[in-house]
Amino acid sequence: MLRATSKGFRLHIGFFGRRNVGKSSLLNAITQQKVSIVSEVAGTTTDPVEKPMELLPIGPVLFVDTAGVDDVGALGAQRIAKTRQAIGRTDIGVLVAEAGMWTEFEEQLLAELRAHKIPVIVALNKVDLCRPDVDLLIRFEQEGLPYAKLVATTGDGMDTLRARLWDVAQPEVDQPQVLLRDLVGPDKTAVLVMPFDKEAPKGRIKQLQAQSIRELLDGEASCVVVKDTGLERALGNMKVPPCLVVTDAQVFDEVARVTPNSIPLTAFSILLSRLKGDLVAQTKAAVAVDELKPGDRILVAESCTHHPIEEDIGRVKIPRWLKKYVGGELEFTTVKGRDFPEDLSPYKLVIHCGACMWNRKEMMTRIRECHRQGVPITNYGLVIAYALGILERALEPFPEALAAYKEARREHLAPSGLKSEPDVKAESMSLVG
Ligand SMILES: Nc1nc2c(ncn2[C@@H]2O[C@H](COP(=O)(O)OP(=O)(O)OP(=O)(O)O)[C@@H](O)[C@H]2O)c(=O)[nH]1
Ligand code: SF4
Ligand SMILES: [Mg+2]
Repeated sequence: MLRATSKGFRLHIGFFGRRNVGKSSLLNAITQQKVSIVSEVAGTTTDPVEKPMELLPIGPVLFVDTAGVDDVGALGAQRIAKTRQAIGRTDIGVLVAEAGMWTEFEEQLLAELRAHKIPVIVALNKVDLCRPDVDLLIRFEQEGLPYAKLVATTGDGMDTLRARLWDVAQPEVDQPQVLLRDLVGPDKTAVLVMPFDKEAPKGRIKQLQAQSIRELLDGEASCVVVKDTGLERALGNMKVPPCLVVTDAQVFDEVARVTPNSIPLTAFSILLSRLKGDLVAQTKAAVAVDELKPGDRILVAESCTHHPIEEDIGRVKIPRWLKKYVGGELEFTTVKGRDFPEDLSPYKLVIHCGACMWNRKEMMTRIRECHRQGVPITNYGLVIAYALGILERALEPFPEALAAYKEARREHLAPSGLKSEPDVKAESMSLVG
């Protein structure tokens, strides 16, 4: 059975505002459940509270209730930091304000959300206690800023809020981003390679793999699912070769050996870079591996907090491959979840997981921060493919990224006479094992 939609595929709707304006009451009203604690004491919500639900007609959403951004004291500063992190993963922001209290504070919050390119809806709450300022409403209308007048405690106005949410969400919903469906036409076949290592969930397949199967079937394509050990036999049994093989990057080398060059091959994490990140920029960053020198520091970042296993890809396999590639020791730091250093200057490269648990907004916020600090950020599948000398092949299904890769290689080769491509391949294939 396919599991419920993971967080990474839900539209994130965040409630922001000063303390006590009714953010949590609003979450409870829209979900019609007691999800978040409500009280008359300012500062009741401390950590962000998340509630997944099916909000029709939008579909799967994740509501995020946050701590008031006017919190005070040392703890207040930490809460505000968490709220700011939540802004970084928000697709639609609901700016909650008390009717009759629109100040410079609300203006700044609106500006901050807009600076993150987040579409905003203003929720003017507690209209049972105070009428909203008419001039303010006129201004919202002139600016095309959607708003709803609400009484969160009774649910009055919630229909308007839902309608505004739909107006804002519709363009995104009408243009769903796809993982691989566009690469495999109707009546074509893709082979998905899934090694069941110690990290694989017991008795189930990973959410991302389930999502891939579902997309292919929705697109009237066929799908052959094999373990890495069964790939050669499956390919041999197929009368018509598949139009794509997608593998878990940790068995990229074996899969590349077994799959004929005539069959396009890529990795789930490369598909994720296209879906959640910036495939072109992360491809260019993979080539930055050539600039690494022994002793350099590398940050490995994973979006989820799974328990590492012995042969963990981020902690063991990638460091082993890269040390061999560079020909010396490298210093690796691993971070998980939302722990991410503010100062990236000690690092020469950031290698990120595919972020299957995150929405695109959150991954892009992280990528932008790395770019702002001038540190290249790539991803697991891309860097593994590069170290193994098969990145060009793995990018063939993505012409734009392939062109960027070739250009980045040319740029690296020209001034310093770095390794030519055949050398890279010959050398890196010997990294296997
Ligand atoms: N009269 C009236 N009271 C409301 C309304 N919405 C919320 N309240 C009350 O306002 C108080 C604060 O509500 P919360 O939902 O906890 O506010 P919050 O913004 O989540 O507050 P913090 O978590 O402290 O930031 C509670 O006493 C609610 O019952 C409303 O529309 N009308
Ligand atoms: S480490 Fe990253 S890609 Fe792997 S399961 Fe966690 S979020 Fe998904
Ligand atoms: Mg609250």
